[in-house]
Amino acid sequence: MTPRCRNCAAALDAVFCDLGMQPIANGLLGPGEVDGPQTYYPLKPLVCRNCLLVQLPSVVAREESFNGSYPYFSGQSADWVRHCEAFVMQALVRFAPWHVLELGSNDGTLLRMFAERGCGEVVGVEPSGNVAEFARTQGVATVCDFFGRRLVESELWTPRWDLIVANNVLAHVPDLDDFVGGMTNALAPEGVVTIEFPWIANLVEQAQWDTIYHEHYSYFSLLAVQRVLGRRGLRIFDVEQIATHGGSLRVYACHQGAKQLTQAAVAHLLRDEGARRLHSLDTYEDFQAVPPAERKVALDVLADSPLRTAGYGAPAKGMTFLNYCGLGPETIEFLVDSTPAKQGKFTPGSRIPVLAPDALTKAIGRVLVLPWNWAEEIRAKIAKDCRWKPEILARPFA
Ligand code: JHZ
Repeated sequence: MTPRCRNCAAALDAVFCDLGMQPIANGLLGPGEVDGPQTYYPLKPLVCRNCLLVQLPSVVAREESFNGSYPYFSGQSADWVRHCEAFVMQALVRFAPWHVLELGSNDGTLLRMFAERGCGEVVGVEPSGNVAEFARTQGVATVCDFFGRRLVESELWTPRWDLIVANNVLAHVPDLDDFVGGMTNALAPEGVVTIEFPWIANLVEQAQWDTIYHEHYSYFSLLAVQRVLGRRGLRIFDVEQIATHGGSLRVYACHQGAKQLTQAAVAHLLRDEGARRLHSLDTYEDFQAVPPAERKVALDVLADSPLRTAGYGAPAKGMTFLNYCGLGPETIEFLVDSTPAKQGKFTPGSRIPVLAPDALTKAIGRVLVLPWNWAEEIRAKIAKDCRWKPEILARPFA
């Protein structure tokens, strides 16, 4: 059956790229599972000819990724924590919200800052049980569920939320209608929604194909996100470019008829996207050639080296990279990651052990930084903690 666009329901048949069959990126294996079977799913995003939304058909149910053992805790990066602090200060000054709701609130890193600065009602929604539980231990009120219209009804949320924060969550939503419809229903008449997402301009222009994995159902341009929100009652009134996750956009939206004036930045960025040919189907179809070309370069750099190599970080994007390149423990002996939930596990598919960062005291000649988006922070840590002074690599390799 031909899949349908999750924004506009047009038939989907144009390919963005094909990363083969891959396991779920955050499905790290325990020691008892490492020799057992693993399920692989096609990782082949398509692009809608009608609305240009790049998307993965929903072959993996959201419950398979977001469950009681989700290993990503956003507070592990000091740069991310600083990013949240800056955002919270800016949002407080600009919108002075009293009721703040965060969707995909993860470990509560961001919400705790709103609560500490005196907002009246601060609530998170996080479907992964272990992460939601951690957030509660940090004093952040967290509803453990998937957000959507049903949740808004069952929680009896009147349209009272002054600020709804959806940072790095819209991409994780298979049913955009239900999710955005829920935001529209919960938002106060003059409330503001902020949404951050990796900007597809960078994915296309900087070959960030490793950010494609089953958790990410959609990959947005400003035009695509404007169409998604617009069909469901929300108007984008401002946009900013931000540096996180390889270059993202933060959009500000309100009800269609709300008083917020639409800022010139919106038209300006749409024009910029047009000039980058992001409003043309060809740009997306041409991307198919990029991952095989980068894989070739990566293998030339990484394989057959006399240097013992380890990896820094076990991010989801690293799993796509390793599995697409076919790299395993014969090339990368181990990874280190500061997240306790990842340590002692093995990477899905590539089956490389994940250890605590102090394992890098071993005589390692080379370190591959898999979360290239935090390369500066990690380079500084390696320089400080690792007395062997290894060679440090991060993509792009060319
Ligand atoms: P990081 C995340 O993707 C998660 P991932 C998610 N899927 C999403 O949508 C995108 O972001 C946008 C470790 N680390 O942030 C922590 C250290 O060990 O690139 C993490 O495991 N030491 C929701 O998973 C990983 O690296 C450090 O000093 O690709 C970073 O993962 C630092 C800085 C990180 O996200």
